Amino acid sequence: MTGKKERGLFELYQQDPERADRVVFGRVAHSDRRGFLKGAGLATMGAVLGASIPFHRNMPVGLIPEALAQSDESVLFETKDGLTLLNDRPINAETPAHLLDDAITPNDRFFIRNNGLVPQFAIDGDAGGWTLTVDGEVNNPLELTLDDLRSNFETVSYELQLECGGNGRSAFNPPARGNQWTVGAIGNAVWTGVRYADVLGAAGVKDTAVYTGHFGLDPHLSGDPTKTPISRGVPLWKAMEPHSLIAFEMNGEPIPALHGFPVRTVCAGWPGSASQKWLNRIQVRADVHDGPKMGGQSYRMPAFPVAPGDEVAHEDMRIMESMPVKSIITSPRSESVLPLDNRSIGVRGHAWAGERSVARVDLSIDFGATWIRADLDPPANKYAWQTWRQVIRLPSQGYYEIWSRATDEAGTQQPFTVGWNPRGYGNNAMHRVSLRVPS
Ligand SMILES: Nc1nc2c(c(=O)[nH]1)N[C@H]1C(S)=C(S)[C@@H](COP(=O)(O)O)O[C@H]1N2
Ligand SMILES: [Mo]
Repeated sequence: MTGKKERGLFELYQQDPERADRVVFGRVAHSDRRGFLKGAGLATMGAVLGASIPFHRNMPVGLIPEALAQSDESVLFETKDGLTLLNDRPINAETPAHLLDDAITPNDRFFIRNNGLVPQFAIDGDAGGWTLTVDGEVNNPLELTLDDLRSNFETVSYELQLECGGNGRSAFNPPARGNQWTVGAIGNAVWTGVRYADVLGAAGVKDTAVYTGHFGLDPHLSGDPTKTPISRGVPLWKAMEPHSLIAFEMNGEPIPALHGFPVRTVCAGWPGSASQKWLNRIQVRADVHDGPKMGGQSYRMPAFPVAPGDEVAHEDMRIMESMPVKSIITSPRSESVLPLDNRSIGVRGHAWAGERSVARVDLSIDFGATWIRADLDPPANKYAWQTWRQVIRLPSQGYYEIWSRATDEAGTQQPFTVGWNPRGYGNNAMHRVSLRVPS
């Protein structure tokens, strides 16, 4: 055999039993099972495959049977904790509401929204060849390494929430094309990096600049190197906002491969697509960016309300900017059961409102007839989600729904149901969880 030696399963079990378990079982095994194949033989491999291997004598030493081999991307996904996979090519996965209970969403519970493939250098964690180009309407075009970013600019950290523009899409009728997100395409992480404004400052933005274009290194699904899966941008004022970051850490770690290693923009409070992963170029522009998924119906909403199913002409569509006010109940989890003799329950969750802050959160257990105000924390900083809590007592046995309704600082409330739009964006309907008290 010539070329690269295959790293076989038995060898992998010897060196890295946890990773080997991920390869075989698709997740990290329970500790009692961890690495149980270590030193195991052909019979065990056959048992895992569910069949014996008649031609095993022909198998190269250490070969991983194809039935057990997984792509690097799916191995990455298996490091995630309890996410619901909506699509595996490209990988799209959301977080069940009850796993969003933490004030800061851990990396292994952060939703994934990819339009293309994860670049191989990111999977390998190798930022050696990476640079960021800043060009276009600037006086001094820049080419920065990771070290340049770290040493030439002030490093800042903020808690910033990121929500996919299509979060809640599954609730639209007629169905809108795209990933059928329920409520879990949202997370709130601590992002560390440099201010977008500082980098633009170093590049010297010209008076003609009005918009940015973000470019990333993720390969197109087709494999065609001339195609780009997604390239969006923001108005210059949003890039210059002091919380907009060119980030290189997520919750104190290098940004994981799935989330844009080594560097992404974070333009919080806007559709997640404004936060370009695997960023390698910022083009400062004299006009609105025209990259893939900037036009047509992508991340655009009708300029006026439309009837469900209506065709909307492209010239009547507007680019989504701030995401709307929204809340999520993270505890109790839906379909919980409460004992009849202890019908009090602590209810918790988070709320956010794009460019605005959340002024109040109210809960209802009687389908919106009456409301109970929750205790609401201030945000850690602008664009962080806000945590709320309240203890609720259910009056009797029966079926209940808890509804949560956030109100932003301008008085805008979450609606019960939201107007239809062609691609199913911006669904900020109230969150509902069900509870039962058996007799
Ligand atoms: N390069 C690149 N950046 C991207 C995307 C992508 O597919 N490629 N997806 C965008 C979308 S639509 C969203 S919602 C967020 C999701 O970020 P996350 O996967 O870290 O949660 O990344 C954005 N940035
Ligand atoms: Mo998104």
